[in-house]
Amino acid sequence: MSGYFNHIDPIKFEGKDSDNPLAFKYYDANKKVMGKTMAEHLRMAVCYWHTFCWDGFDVFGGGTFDRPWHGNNNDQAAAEAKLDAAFDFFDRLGNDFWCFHDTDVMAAANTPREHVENFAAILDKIEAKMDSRDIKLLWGTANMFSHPRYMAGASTNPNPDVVAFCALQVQKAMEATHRLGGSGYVLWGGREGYDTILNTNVKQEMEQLGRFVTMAVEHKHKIGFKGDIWIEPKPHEPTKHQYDRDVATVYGFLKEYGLEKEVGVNIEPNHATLAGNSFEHEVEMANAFGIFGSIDFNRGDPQNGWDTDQFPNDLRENTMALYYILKGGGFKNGGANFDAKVRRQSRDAEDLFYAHIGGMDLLARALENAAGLIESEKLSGFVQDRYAGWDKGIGKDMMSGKLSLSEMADAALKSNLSPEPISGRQEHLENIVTLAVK
Ligand code: XUL
Ligand code: CO
Repeated sequence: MSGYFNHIDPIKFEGKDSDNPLAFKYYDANKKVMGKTMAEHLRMAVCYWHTFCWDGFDVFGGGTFDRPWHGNNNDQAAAEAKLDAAFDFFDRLGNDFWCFHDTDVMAAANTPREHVENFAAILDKIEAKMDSRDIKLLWGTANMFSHPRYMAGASTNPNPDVVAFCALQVQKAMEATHRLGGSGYVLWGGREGYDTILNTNVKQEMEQLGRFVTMAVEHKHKIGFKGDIWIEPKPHEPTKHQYDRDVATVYGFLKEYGLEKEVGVNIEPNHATLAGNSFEHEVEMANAFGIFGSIDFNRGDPQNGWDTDQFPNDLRENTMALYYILKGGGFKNGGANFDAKVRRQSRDAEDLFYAHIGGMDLLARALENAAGLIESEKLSGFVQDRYAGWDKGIGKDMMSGKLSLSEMADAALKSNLSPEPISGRQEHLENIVTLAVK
């Protein structure tokens, strides 16, 4: 829908002394940090669903936004009006990437054939939009949680006919992602869990999930899609228990089905905190398992126990996350998708810009802070020294499998040492981080 964003000029970098709320203060796309530009490091994406599809409804009330492209009919004309508005927004914000679910972009469909037709119709339009400007697709996905057919699960549904619909959606969404040059494909299992164990065969459902993800991987290779597939962990909401609870759980699942070299994770901080984990814990666990993929940046509310999907604004938390992301080698095919929505009272066009500008400036600062921490080597040097014993002597021999339990025990008897406890220096290390957060 042309016109809605007309009063917003393209967003420029003006530097930290600018008091223009519609300008970047820190995100300077071409500024080099540790040898790469900020844009290359962060690969920031706008998500289609929260920004262009959501009308501001919540469980107690209807839509509060007055977007001109939200008509009553979810038909092809409405899908095209939304697409025009989205790309007009991208042109003004200057984001390098975007992300979508199949159902975000297409006219509503009820039957499998309608799904294929309606999705194909909008794909041609999307391709034309993308061909005429410099924007890339970070990842695509299929929405297998909103439609009532998925109330009892997507690929974990007790009914195989529902799983066939899922197969169709994943097939088409992955092929679309490939055609549009996307670098990742996400599987978020919103309904891949259960509400009550009383009606659920957990083993059967997990076997279905294992087979389904395997089929998705096989399809990726069949069509020659070179991007990554990522599972997005979340412990619950909408289901009471989601099988992809957190990074460690996803890794166990991938190992069980022999998929750990094929599938990585798309981590979302609000999901991490719902699972009782910190954001940086999830990043570092993914690094440790070699499955780090991409991030859906957002934040929860410390007092609310659900997925509030707010734009990130905690500089310390994001400095920590970026530190562990950089330490692991940074984004490759992944990037920084803002899976975040403005609050339902933030109903103006400007609010969508303030939210994204704030998120992008925040990540730019977090990136520079994290780079400072990496370059100073104060944290990494401390950790390296702490584990230095494992590079030599009994430490090395134990890890290389040379020593049995009894031989390791003999080493204790031989030295007859009661090792001195050593300070973990937590406050000192926290001070290093505090001083780096600028
Ligand atoms: C839901 C969520 C999804 C996924 C994609 O909590 O994060 O939007 O990112 O399906
Ligand atoms: Co997400």
